[in-house]
Amino acid sequence: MSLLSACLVLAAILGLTSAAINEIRPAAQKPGRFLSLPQPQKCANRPKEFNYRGHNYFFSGHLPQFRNTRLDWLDARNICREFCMDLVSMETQEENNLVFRLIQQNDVPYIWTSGRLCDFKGCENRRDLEPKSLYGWFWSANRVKMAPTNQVPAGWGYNPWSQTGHKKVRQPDNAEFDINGTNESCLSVLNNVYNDGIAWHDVACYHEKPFICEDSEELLNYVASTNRGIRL
Ligand SMILES: [Ca+2]
Ligand SMILES: [Ca+2]
Repeated sequence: MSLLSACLVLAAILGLTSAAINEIRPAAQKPGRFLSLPQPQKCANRPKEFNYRGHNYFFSGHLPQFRNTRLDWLDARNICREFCMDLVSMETQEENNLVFRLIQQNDVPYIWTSGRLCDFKGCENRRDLEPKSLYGWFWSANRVKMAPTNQVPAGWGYNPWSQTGHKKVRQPDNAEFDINGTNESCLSVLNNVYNDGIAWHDVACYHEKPFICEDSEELLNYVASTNRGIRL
């Protein structure tokens, strides 16, 4: 079975939408890259740095094998996915605070999250996502939509998007597009890069950064259901 058909079979099993499948392509600056499949042994032995509400997490910089590893967004996602995890998704303020604290306490300059702009094939005719800069962001890990970027999310006490950036305007600003035509379609947490504290920024997906992985219930359930007796 080719890698592509393996991916499509897995996508069918997991019930992924065509938009989610197509999401694989635009993030790939290098051609021919796809989402990785979970590896049962890696899932069983995945790093568990801390646990929050039943999900395990790890920061790449805290593991010997990834200590000096910087990856683009898709490669980082794929490292996580082989462990039945995905890049971190901060659906609540409490979870976001955990991530911000980890960055602050360890003086991490920036990390990748699973945040993604729906600007790829399958997103074109979605009126509900317009304008994209306000309504087009979601968590790739579970395809949950984010709050409008210019609003304090429901249940939060602050807007996690930075108030400034390269163009001295609030994020997301798609600033790199004006520089070299590359869209800033991926969500990174930057640590005071623009004298703005720890905050969310839209960043071009090819940049290489350390990353935080979080358990993926979808991938864990898939591996559990196809590997009888496996302890995850
Ligand atoms: Ca999460
Ligand atoms: Ca930006």
